[in-house]
Amino acid sequence: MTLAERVTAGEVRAVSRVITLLESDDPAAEAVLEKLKPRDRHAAIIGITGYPGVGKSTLIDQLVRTYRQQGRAVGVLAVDTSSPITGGAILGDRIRMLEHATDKGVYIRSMATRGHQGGVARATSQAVRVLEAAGYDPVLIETVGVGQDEVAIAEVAQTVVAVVAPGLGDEVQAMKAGLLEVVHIVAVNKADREGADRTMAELQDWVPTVLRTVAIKGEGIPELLEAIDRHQAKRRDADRSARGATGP
Ligand SMILES: Nc1nc2c(ncn2[C@@H]2O[C@H](COP(=O)(O)OP(=O)(O)OP(=O)(O)O)[C@@H](O)[C@H]2O)c(=O)[nH]1
Ligand SMILES: [Mg+2]
Repeated sequence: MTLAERVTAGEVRAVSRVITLLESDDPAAEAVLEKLKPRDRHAAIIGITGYPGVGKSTLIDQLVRTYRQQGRAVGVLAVDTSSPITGGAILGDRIRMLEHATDKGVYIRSMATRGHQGGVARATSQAVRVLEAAGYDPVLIETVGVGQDEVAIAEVAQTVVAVVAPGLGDEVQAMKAGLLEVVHIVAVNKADREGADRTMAELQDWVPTVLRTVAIKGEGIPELLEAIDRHQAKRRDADRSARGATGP
């Protein structure tokens, strides 16, 4: 079997191999991607972004648990945009929260994007294609921060969830100017801490959906899943009418 056929068959080692090739800009990866076309599988692609330590991995852990209960195979990519030198060590840490590493229905992978211009979006979307072809749906992407680089998540993910923690103050102000323009849902996580109400109030006028979550206790997770589903459904409808408008 070719590498592309093995990916389509859902072989985990083939998936990992192709993503490694992608990370090192190997032309062999392009050849595999070429063979994965046309897309006959379509995954929900959900970006989870926010400053370090706000609880992104803990939230993803909870989401994965629910998706598994629904019988769905879940792909998780933790994308690091920091330098390749420090990236590896930090990445290991960033996804340590995930409890599902031994579950065959969950594929977890960290990716370093080597920091080249536009590399975040390209390498990530290619990796998403690979997971999608292997049958993972949804694919969750964890990215750190809310700067310029992270806006690239919007090019890859259909639904973008920004995670914030209470009492950020200045950081919330900075977010309003940038990332919030591309965010569909904000989860005010660590809502067991003081200041959650204020943070919610500060963000409410800027994003259609602001939710409170306590990821460590699983609070607010059903509401977050519902908001994601709702956004996905809306998106599918918009896609359909766009296709309708432009003919077959
Ligand atoms: N009190 C409280 N702590 C939480 C909550 N969610 C996560 N934490 C804790 O916050 C810390 C960071 O959680 P992570 O899920 O690793 O955060 P992260 O955003 O993925 O972190 P990075 O990947 O390093 O950016 C851990 O110690 C969690 O247990 C919450 O709702 N309340
Ligand atoms: Mg993390």
